Order: sequence, then C-alpha cells, then structure tokens
Amino acid sequence: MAALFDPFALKGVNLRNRIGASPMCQYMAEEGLLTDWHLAHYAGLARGGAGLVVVEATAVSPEGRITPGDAGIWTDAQRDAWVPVVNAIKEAGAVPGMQIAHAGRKASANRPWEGDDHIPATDPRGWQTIAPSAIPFGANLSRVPRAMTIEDIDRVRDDFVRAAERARDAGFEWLVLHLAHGYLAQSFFSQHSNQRDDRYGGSAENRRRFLIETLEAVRRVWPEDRPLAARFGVVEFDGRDEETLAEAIDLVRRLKASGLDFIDVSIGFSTPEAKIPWGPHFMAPIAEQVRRETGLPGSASWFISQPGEADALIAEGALDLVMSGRPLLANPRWPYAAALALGVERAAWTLPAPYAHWLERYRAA
Ligand code: 8OZ
Repeated sequence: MAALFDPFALKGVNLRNRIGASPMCQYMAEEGLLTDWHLAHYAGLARGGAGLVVVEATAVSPEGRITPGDAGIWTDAQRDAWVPVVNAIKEAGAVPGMQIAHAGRKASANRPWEGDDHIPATDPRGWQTIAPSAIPFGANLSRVPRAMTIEDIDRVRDDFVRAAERARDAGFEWLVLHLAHGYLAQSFFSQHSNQRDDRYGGSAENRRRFLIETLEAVRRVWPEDRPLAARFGVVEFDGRDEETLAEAIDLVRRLKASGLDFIDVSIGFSTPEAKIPWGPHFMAPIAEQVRRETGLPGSASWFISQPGEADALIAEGALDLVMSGRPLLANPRWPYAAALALGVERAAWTLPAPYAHWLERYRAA
C-alpha cells in the first residue's frame, strides 16, 4: 500500500489520503464575492481525488486583498457564496479547508497576468495599504504602506476572528491562518518589514505578538474538533536563515501551546533580494525539521510533482501531507495518476463513482 494513500486523521477530521490541494489564488472574485469560476474550479480539484482542498487565500477585509479579484469573507453574503463550494468539495469525498489572509503591504496589486505590480496610487481601483512599518516591499511592489496604529492591529485581529466565524458557519472543516509569503502576519514577524519600537516590534518576542494574539483569538471561535492550521514562512533565503529558522521554530512551539494543530511550512517572501534554491521538494527537509522540533504534524509544497517522490516523503516520515499546487492545476486528477503509478489497488476509486466504474470496466484480456 502506498503511504501517499494512507488516510490521515486530525482532531475530528479524516482525510482519505495524504494529498492536499494547496491554497491558490484565482483572482476571479468581484468585490470579494465568488463567481461561477470558483465552483467549477474547486469541484474539479475535489473530484480529482485530493483528500483535502484548501481554498485560496480569502481576505478578511477589503484592504487585505492582494488584488481587486481576491475572494473575501468579510460579509455574510460572501460567506453564503462559499456554501455551494463547501458542499461540492464534501460531496466529492474531500475535506474543505479555507485559508484566511490579509495581504498587508503587498495588497492593492494588479492581478499577476495584468502586471503583478502595485496599482498606481492615483488609480481608483487601488487602496492605501497597511503594514507594521511604513516600509515598502520593493521591486514591483513599491507602494509605501501606512504604519499600523494599535487600533489597526486590534481591528485586523478582530477581522481574522470574524472571518473564522464565517468560515466555520459556511461549513469549512479545516482553517489555515496565512502567516506566510510576506503578507501582513509574516511582515510582523520579519525584520525586513517590522521596524516598530512598541510592543509589536523589535525583539523576537514583540515581532511574534501579532501572530500569537491572532491565533489565540481565532482559536476561541474555531471549533475544538476542527483542525486549526497555519501556513508560515520559516526561511527567507536571505543569508540569515539560521536565526530566522530558530525564531520561527520557537514561534511554532508557542503557537502549538496556544492551540495550533498543524503547520504548513513555506517561504517568507519578505524581500525581493532572496535567493531561493528552487528544486525538487527543496522545502521538505526544512518542514521535516520543523515537525521534528515542534512535534506538530505538518506539510510542505513547492516542486513536489512526481508520485514516487511524494510517496517517499510521506513513507519516510518527512511530511504528514503533501500540499500540491501547480501539479493539481496542470492535472486535477493527479491523485488518480499517482495511484496508478504507485500500483494502488483499484486505483480508479481515487475518483468519484461515475468516473471510477467506467475506468475499471472492460479490461483487455
Ligand atoms: C505563493 C507565493 C507567493 C504568493 C498566497 C498569492 O500565498 C500567494 C502566494 C503564493 O496567497
């Protein structure tokens, strides 16, 4: 039996296999509301056989969107629009997860295929961004954010709580806090973006405060039997990773003590100067270290595209789940292809019955 197809249980949730669809922004919403695009997209991912489908970074407030096309969950109407997506994912046998996010200084950008840069300050489609300090990311994202006041910090933390309540009420069973990729929470943690001199900046203890307070506030409304996960950038590839990783592991331990159930290990993306060593499953050893040193179950993404490779990472105990992004965009039925490649018995049943029964029929003699 391939380890990739072992079930995985966490809290009250059971995944049918170790393949998760990684959250991937579609930039196809309007005013944060889903469009027809989303239902077909997510039904397709779930029907393809993944055990967990985490929907795209969903903004907790209008200012927290990366682009005007981001999905949101700051209104009840937006919450209700997610319900058919949740139902389609469940009907296909997968567990529905949501990632909630605030883009911080990387907000107010054009969609990737329309420039991938900040919307000019003079353009009414854009908005004032906020961040721990008034320091721009740089490169294509050079708009200077407004440094957050304590009131802003309290409000954004509360926005995460309201978003978690709505995700809960829409029926999501797995929640991911977006603490990665240079967005707001990551930018509190990183010295590249946080130069505050109050209790939210300076020492590691202060730079991690926003992340801990947000997790603790969300945990109070997120049901105990549903996993609370975080995606967190534990390295930057900026030449200072020994210190960053030690601080990150320390923070993950602290988040675990406050109710974090699962860690999806990713990259900080806090500086355009990073030299990222892209290559096959290059984040897996770092994720393994985070899992080992914190005792939390965890996952990674990034260039895990071969079935044998994904299966070995699970079998060797490096990862609990493989979070798959681009392989599932290229082929949502990658799980079926993986089951065939790994010699899983009755591989067709990775897919829903209306597909599986045909695929099993009429074998050549
Ligand atoms: C991967 C790398 C950089 C950004 C997100 C849009 O996390 C992203 C993203 C993903 O929401």
